Amino acid sequence: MKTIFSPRQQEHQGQFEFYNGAVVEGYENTSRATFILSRIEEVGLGPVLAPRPQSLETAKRIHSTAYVDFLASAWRFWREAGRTGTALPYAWPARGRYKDVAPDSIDALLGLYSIDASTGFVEGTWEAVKASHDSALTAADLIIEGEQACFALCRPPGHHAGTDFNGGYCFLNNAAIAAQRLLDAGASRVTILDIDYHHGNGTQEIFYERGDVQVISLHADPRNDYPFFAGYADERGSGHGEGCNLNIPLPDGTDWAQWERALEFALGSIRQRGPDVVVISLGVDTFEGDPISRFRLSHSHFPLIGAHLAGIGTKTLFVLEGGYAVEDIGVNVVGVLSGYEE
Ligand code: Q9C
Ligand code: ZN
Repeated sequence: MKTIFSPRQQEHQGQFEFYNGAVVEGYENTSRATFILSRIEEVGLGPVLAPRPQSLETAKRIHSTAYVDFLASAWRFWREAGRTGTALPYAWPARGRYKDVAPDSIDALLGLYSIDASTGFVEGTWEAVKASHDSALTAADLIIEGEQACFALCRPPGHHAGTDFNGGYCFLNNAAIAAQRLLDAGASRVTILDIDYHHGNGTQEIFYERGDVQVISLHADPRNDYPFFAGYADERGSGHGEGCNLNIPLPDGTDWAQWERALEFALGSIRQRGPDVVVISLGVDTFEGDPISRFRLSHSHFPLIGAHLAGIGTKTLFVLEGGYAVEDIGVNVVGVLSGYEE
């Protein structure tokens, strides 16, 4: 299987976030990609190719133009305000009770276009976000050109980013943008299956009223974990998207047996729908050793996930999302991909 990745994606580095009341180094760091790349080489998964340069046209069909423009200029605004360090928000508009203003202050913009303070900008963030997006689009293009499966090694990840907000280490929603590209190239139905530990709230929000993209997510019950305010089982889509959104929240401590049952339920729903292509939002933070998550999958389960996904029988685009046990991330991600190919 081909992997798409650009070294420019590693220019997003050295950022900080808040965790349990302390400022800590960002969990979403460059070593994640490094460990995945070395495992790809170790097992001979296939070539790692640079993305083709891509325009932001498709991204602007998924996100608002104002939001994309903000992402591209946030670091410059931050520097112009005399700041150093990681650009993070500290003030947000209260839900439903704020003025719909376009503020000038970078502090206000950071709050307006975010849902949390874990998604900081550093000097190379936009270059990395853009390159990660290019990787997702290039992988989609390879699928369109005939590949059965392809892996977009996207970091920064994307599934928490919505129409006009960042969050959860995500800026542009790579999987959603790739899905849009597949539709634009003639696919009539695309399914995004999100197996990251966290609910893919951004992807859900983007497609909630659309009938052309089925969105399914298996994740930690949002009563217990991030993103807290979306991901409940009664969120089924609306309007044209009625019934096209499926959430399967799972309790703390979910093990393989329970997780696999949820996956089988999701696969049944995909088979019923009959998509042309399936996009997998591939997070491996379901791993028992993950430092910010509480599921209990072990190394041996990831190839089994890949085998289940191959069973769908459709073209499959894997897009990297989370996974923070960095020493194990290569084995787990490549485990899924190898399991798919066997
Ligand atoms: N800083 C993905 O897996 N909360 N994102 C972390 C507070 C945010 C995870 C703890 C977790 C986001 C793509
Ligand atoms: Zn996650």
